[in-house]
Amino acid sequence: MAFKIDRIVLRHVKMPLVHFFQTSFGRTYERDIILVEVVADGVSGWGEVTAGENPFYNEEWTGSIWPLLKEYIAPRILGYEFAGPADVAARTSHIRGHKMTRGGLEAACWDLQARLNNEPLYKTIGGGAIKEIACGVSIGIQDSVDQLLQKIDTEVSAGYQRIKMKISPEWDVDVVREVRKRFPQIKLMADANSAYTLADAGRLKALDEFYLMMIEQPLAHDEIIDHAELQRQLQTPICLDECIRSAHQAEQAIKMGAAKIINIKLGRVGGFAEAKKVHDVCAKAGVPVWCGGMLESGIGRAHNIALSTLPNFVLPGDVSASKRYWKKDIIEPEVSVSGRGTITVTELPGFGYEIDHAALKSVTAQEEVLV
Ligand code: OSB
Ligand code: MG
Repeated sequence: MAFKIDRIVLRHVKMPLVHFFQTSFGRTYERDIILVEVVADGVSGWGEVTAGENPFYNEEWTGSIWPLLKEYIAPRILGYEFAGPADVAARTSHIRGHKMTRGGLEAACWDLQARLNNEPLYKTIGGGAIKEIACGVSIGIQDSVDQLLQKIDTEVSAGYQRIKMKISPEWDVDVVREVRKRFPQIKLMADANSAYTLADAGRLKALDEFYLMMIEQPLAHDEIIDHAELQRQLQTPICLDECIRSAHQAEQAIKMGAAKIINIKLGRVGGFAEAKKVHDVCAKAGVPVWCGGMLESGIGRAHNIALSTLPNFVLPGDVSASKRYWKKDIIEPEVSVSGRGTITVTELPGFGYEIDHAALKSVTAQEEVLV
C-alpha cells in the first residue's frame, strides 16, 4: 500500500540505565535517544535512532541526529509518494554515512506500513520463520571481576542462552579465565569494540584456550582486511559488528575470510531493507547471524524482535528484557524474556507493543513537529 508522510515528530528522550554500561570506548549511565514518529493519514509509525551519546561506536551521536533529520532527511521524505517502505532508503542514499539516523526514519516507515496493513511488522518485512527469539545478554566491563561473575550468575539463572562480555586490553585474558573457571559450560563470547590492532594478535590468540563462541569486532571499525589476517591466526571465530554497514561489505568480508559470523544491527546498516539484504547474503554463504543491540528503548527493541524472526537468525542475539535496562520502558507491556531465555513474538499490528504515552511524555526533553 502506498503512503505519503505529512508529518514527522522528533523526540529527544532521556532514560537513565538501571546499571551503567561500559565498553572499550566508554561508560554510559543515561541514554539520550532520538525517536522518530512518521504520520500518514492519521496513522503513526515509530522508529528509534540507535546512535550513542558520543561519536565513539561510529561517527553518529545524539547531537548529530536532529539537524540531519530536520535539514536533510525530512525534506526528502515529507509529501513524497512512496510505493512502499522498501523505497525509503533510496531517498537519503546521497547522504554519506549516518546510517543510524537514516535507518531510524526508514524503520519508522516499515512500522507505518505494517499499521496501515493492520499486520505485525515481522510479516511486513518478510519475517516470521522464527516465532520464539533466542536471547543472550551483553554484559559491560565492571568495576571488579567479582561484580562481573555475579552479573553473569544472575543472567544465567534468569535463563539467558549465552553471555557476551565486553573486553578491552585492560580487561581481557585474565578476566575471561576467571569467568571460564567459574562457568565452564556456558555459551560465552567476547566483544572488543575495536580495541585492538593486528599487533595484538598474540594476546587475542591467548583467548583461544577458552573455547569462546566468537570474538566480536576485535580490530578497527573499518578494517576488514586486518580481520581476515587475524582470523587466519585464530581458532576462535571472528564476528564482525562495526565493520558491516552494508550487504556488499558483508559479502566482501565473508569472501575474504574476515568473518565467520555476522552481528546485524538494524541502525548500523541503515534500516530493514539493507538488514534483510545482509541477512540474505549471509544465509547464501552459510554464515550465521544474530541481532545486535544498542541499549534501545522498547521501540528499537521491538524492531529488533521483528528483525530476529528472519530464518538465518540462528544464534542468540543481544535482544533482552526491558527490565535489564529501564525502571520503566516506554512501551506496554515491556519486553519480557521467558525462563528458557526466549521472547515470544506478538501478533499485534505494527511493532507489536503499545506506546506508553504517559511514560514517553515523562522522559521527553524536547519535541519538534516537522511538516
Ligand atoms: O558493540 O554490541 C555492541 C552497546 C552499545 C554500543 C555497542 C554495543 C553495545 C552492546 C549492548 O553490546 C547490547 C545491548 O544490550 O543492547
Ligand atoms: Mg559489538
